[in-house]
Amino acid sequence: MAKRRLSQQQRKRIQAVQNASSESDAHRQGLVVSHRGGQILVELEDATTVECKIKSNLGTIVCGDRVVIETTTLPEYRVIGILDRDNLLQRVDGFGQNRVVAANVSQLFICLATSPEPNLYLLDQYLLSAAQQQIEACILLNKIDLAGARQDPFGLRHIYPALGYQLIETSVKTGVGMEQFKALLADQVSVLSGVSGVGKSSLTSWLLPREKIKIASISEANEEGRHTTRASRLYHLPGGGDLIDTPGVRGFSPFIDNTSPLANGFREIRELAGQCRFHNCRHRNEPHCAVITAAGTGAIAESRYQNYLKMLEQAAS
Ligand SMILES: Nc1nc2c(ncn2[C@@H]2O[C@H](COP(=O)(O)OP(=O)(O)OP(=O)(O)O)[C@@H](O)[C@H]2O)c(=O)[nH]1
Ligand SMILES: [Mg+2]
Ligand SMILES: [Zn+2]
Repeated sequence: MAKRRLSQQQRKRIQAVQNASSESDAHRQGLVVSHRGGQILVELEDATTVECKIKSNLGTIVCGDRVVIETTTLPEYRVIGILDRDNLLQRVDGFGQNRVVAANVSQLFICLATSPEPNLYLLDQYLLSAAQQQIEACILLNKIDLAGARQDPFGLRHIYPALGYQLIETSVKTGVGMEQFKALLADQVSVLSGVSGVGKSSLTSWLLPREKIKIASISEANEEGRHTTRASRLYHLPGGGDLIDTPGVRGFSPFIDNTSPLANGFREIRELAGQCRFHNCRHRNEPHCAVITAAGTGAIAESRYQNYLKMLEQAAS
């Protein structure tokens, strides 16, 4: 497990946990590498992985969490504390419930593919969510081998790099873009997220050929809702850095943060907002709105503006 500097607060907390015990080596620190249902896998500092139970009332534990485990409870280990998180990637599921995806991440790869076709509304929801949670977002378009001769088939190249987002195009099948992808992962804690079937586990497996990672077979890949990966899993990469493969999402609605206007998650809208007549302009139908003007001239992409309006409406409902 990579060594990591602890914040003062984290050190204090561990100290407190250790002081609470007369046997200080009864507690060990670890990294959560997988969590599904009540079963949690923790990697200890000596790189062994142990199955743990969770002390009740601890709250949600997620892949990437640094935890303190109690070792006196053998044959079972028990997680008794979660160290302070640098961040927590969250989303809202189809039932309006908050769902945690991963903790202590440094970048999010929003994985799309030429098939199933990218949903730009979902992409913009992801980007808003990442902005709200101060997590670097990178857009990955996989299965580029299936794009044929079509130039920019989904308009991604036209819209997103101009906003400062990194867009990489890959093919696990032909190897196109894979070295670029690999280079972006070095020394980062990256999460791959996206709908089922875009190739998240295939990308992970390309990087870690010795790991047994389940990938949809061609026949399964044609079925709706196959959801091959059932639990998130954190892997250490040989070139440095960690990678978290996650199960396919049906939606990635942003975790709504009411303290900051939605427009802050749309870079081009945020940039123009200061030029609107009203300081609290929501860029819907207000007079002298710089955003509406820019959407009219095409300076703001139509899909981005429409997605902004749709999210605004959803946030209000
Ligand atoms: N043509 C082509 N097929 C690919 C590529 N990458 C992955 N696939 C295929 O896409 C299908 C789905 O791949 P997975 O890696 O299981 O997809 P996933 O995103 O992990 O899916 P879930 O675990 O269900 O969320 C498999 O049949 C892969 O072989 C690619 O670059 N090109
Ligand atoms: Mg998968
Ligand atoms: Zn405006």
